[in-house]
Amino acid sequence: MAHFPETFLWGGATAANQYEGGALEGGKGLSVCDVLTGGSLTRKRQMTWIDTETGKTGYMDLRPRHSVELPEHAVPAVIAGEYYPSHKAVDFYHRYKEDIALAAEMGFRAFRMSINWARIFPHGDEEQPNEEGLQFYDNVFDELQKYGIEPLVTMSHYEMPLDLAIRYGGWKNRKLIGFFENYASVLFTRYKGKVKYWLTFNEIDNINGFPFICAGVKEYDAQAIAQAAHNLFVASARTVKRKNEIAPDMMVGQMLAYMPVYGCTCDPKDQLLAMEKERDALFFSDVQVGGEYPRYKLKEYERKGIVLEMEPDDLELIRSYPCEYIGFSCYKSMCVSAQQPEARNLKNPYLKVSEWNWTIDPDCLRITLNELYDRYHKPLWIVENGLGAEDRIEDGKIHDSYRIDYLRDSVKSIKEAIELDGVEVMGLTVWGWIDIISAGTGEMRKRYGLVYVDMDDEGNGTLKRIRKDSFWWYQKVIRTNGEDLE
Ligand code: BGP
Repeated sequence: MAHFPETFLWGGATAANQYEGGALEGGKGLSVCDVLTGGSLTRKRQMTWIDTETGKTGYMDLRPRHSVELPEHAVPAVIAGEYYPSHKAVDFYHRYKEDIALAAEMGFRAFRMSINWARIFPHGDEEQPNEEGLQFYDNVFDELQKYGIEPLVTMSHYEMPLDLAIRYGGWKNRKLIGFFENYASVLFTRYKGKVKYWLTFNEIDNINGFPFICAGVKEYDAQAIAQAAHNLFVASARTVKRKNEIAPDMMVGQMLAYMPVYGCTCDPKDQLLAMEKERDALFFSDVQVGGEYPRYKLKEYERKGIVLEMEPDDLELIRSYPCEYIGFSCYKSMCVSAQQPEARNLKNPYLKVSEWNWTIDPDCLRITLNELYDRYHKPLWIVENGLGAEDRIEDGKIHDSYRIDYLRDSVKSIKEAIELDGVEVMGLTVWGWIDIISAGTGEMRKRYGLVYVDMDDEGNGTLKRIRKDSFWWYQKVIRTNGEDLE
């Protein structure tokens, strides 16, 4: 059977807005996620707002592919008496030592986390950073270093300062490029020698469906989204450039949300549609990694009358400073049919689904790894993969064999891509290695962890950490460098 390289970076992944908490401590400002309520079986996650003239407050559904339509004079805001899961999350802010010890016990070589942008620049447009915020991450990185664990740091994981969305309209405003460049420079200067691996924008392609959470853009509008994407690309290139100037041995990666798209039948029309759907994501890596706008996208912009505002050296910058590796999330695959072109998530008769109706596709990673490697020939890192499921505690234990089965198939699929196809894979950081808040639903019930956290959808619980069966399984996988998967 195949062998993983000795340098393979096994580990787990998290994001500040879902994990860290301490949202109103240490001088941190509000981020776009801090105005989202929790979700549960009986309640959807919503955004709260306040009317700046009347003081009236209210709730709004955040539906994918829809504009954020607030009443006139209303702005997203925190309102009294509401539960916001990001504010406490599962309290990494105060428990990082305990959690990092657990990660070390599993044998982690890499620890993916994000820096909460609003902790460093509370409003986003300040010139000087918040020292208390910087110090917090210094403490975290020192703790990781103690155990020889490499941090993998996302610079913006749905955590842009809320003010940048409210006052500047988010990433469609070119000014954000400068703010981000300043933020990136501060991080590189401060943490060089402590952090080697960086990711710029989490799941950048999710701007297609969630422009507000990804980019602070309220309008679900093709022109606004295209302009925001362009500004993100320029910011990405400038980030790589700054990194080269400050600490060239660090690496800046792209972060893509990817799922293979299958045509439901061998009707060529289904295959064509599948190709187009995959391009919705690949466009972002074509530019951010490949270094130029693909012709299919320029043609689409032309057809739709989309015109980008650019500065003369934008395209040259994008070409000269591509990301150096691709980090991607991959949980599931998708099935499309030309008969129902608008339908998403058609049932794939060959695959089972999770309790949240996400397909469980054992070949998903091998397919994705090959697709991305063939296209860009750059190293790849699976920075998110895992199974969201409801867990039950029996006698103080959690027997999550379903999660082990899912992860075993993932590791096998990666192994095949390495051994049979020769793909260059840097590592695997299992998503939500410790139970955290779900990004999509705001629930706690949707658990990905190898470590259980005692907390419910309303935020009640002791926050006690309990090792699940999958904890011991993953520990063994890491110890044997992926040889023993049973
Ligand atoms: C990705 C995000 C994560 C995450 C994960 C699982 O989209 O980068 O932040 O949470 O998906 O999604 P969910 O939490 O909705 O189950």
